[in-house]
Amino acid sequence: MSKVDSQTQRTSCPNVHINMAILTDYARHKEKLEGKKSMNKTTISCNKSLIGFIFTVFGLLMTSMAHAEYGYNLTEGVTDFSQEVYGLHMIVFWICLVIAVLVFGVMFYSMFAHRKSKGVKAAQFSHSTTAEIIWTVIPILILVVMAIPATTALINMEAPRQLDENGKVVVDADGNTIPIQMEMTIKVTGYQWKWKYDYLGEGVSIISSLDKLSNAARQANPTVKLEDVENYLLDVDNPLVIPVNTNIRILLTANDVIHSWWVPEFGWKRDAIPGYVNEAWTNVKKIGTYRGQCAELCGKDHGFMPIVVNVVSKEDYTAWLSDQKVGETVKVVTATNNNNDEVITPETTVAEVVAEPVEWTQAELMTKGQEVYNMECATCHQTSGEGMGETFPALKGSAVVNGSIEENIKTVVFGKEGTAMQSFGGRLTESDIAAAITYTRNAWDNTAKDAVQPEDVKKIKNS
Ligand code: HEC
Ligand SMILES: [Cu+2]
Repeated sequence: MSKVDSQTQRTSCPNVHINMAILTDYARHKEKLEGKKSMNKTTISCNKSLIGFIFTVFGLLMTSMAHAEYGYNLTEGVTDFSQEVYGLHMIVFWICLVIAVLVFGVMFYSMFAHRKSKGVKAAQFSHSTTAEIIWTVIPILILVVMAIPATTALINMEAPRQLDENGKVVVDADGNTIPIQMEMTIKVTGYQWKWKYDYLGEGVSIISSLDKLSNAARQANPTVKLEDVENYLLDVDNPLVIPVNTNIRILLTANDVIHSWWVPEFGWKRDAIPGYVNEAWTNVKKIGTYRGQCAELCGKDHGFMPIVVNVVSKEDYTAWLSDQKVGETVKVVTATNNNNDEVITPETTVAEVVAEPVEWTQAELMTKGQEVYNMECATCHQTSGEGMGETFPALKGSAVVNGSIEENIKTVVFGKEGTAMQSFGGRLTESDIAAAITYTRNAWDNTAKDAVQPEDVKKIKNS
């Protein structure tokens, strides 16, 4: 192994990649132990001795760099709240460590000092009121001490108050705390298996699903190799875009099953539950891309609905938002009355968006349509369009698919109540629906051979 000259260099120890900073620490300690003078001569080997191990563990705990780089600890995150949570976690961690050292210290010392081979006789008492009082009162005090910062953190999440630069709560003349003002609100809706983000009051909605590469790589006979996907299962087609240094209220709900919205760097996680609206807030201090996942356990594809948040400057955000508003029916979805979630939160009636209708060419519709079909429909109707048994009808040769456009759109937009054919009106954009229908009407010897435009879908959706 080479000399210690870089903080980021890594050892070639099997299984363990240990930050050089730690090894430098370790080397220094070792040097002291061995009385060597020059650092440069110190060589590092894969020493698996106990001392080496202890120094390594100690080094890991002490080196904040190791936390960031190797994820041995919670992330400090990019919001005040996440840093508060991190601080809380560290306080509790150190308390636990002190308790562990004291308790195990006394235990091992007692076992060693009062061992049988020294002829020590065990005491025979069965009761000690003093000891019982001590071991009840001390833990209670420790719990109370831990509860104070924990409660403060909870209040800062649930009922955020204005804080000054030092993190102290600001009070008005009467000594009352001042709630912080939310500058914008985003409604997050969980669907099987994607997220929808509504920028309330802006008329902009985004549907955010697993990116194409990850989706291809996760199939049974993948056409893309896992290693070739940079952020496997942590990337989406349309990320959530929010401005930096802005108080953002986030309302969470779901349209089908319980989901859970979690971006570790924001410091919180919230369930998105059908029929309920949960609330959280954030204020991200650092521009960047942050990734998270649906953290719900039960259900087959929660692991395939990642979250990506692009935090951009306020100017970039304003520009992005106006881009979303003009001209792009592709990304803009207007709210509709048949959408369950609008019933849940009446205040979300989004302003009608005046967007230029976009005409798609047949080729565009077919390419996009095949993609949407394979992602959304093929689980039931099969890639071949032949369906499965009696339950999932074939679309190849189907009377609906070869019949009137209107009936066909209605079937897909509103679904078939009481069957597995859900309503896709709220969960796919109008252009995705138009493309998928166009594809089914042209594929597998189907005879319709026509095109369905997003406008057609919109008309039926709003009828
Ligand atoms: C979860 C399973 C499932 C998925 C996913 C699904 N469907 Fe269906 N679909 C069904 C079932 C079940 C029916 C039969 C409903 C009934 O009994 O009327 C059906 C019926 C249909 C019909 C009517 C067929 C006929 O001949 O009656 C069309 C058209 C259709 N689906 C299109 C689509 C499209 C387009 C997609 C993707 C956007 C899709 N389906 C996704 C289960 C599904
Ligand atoms: Cu989920």
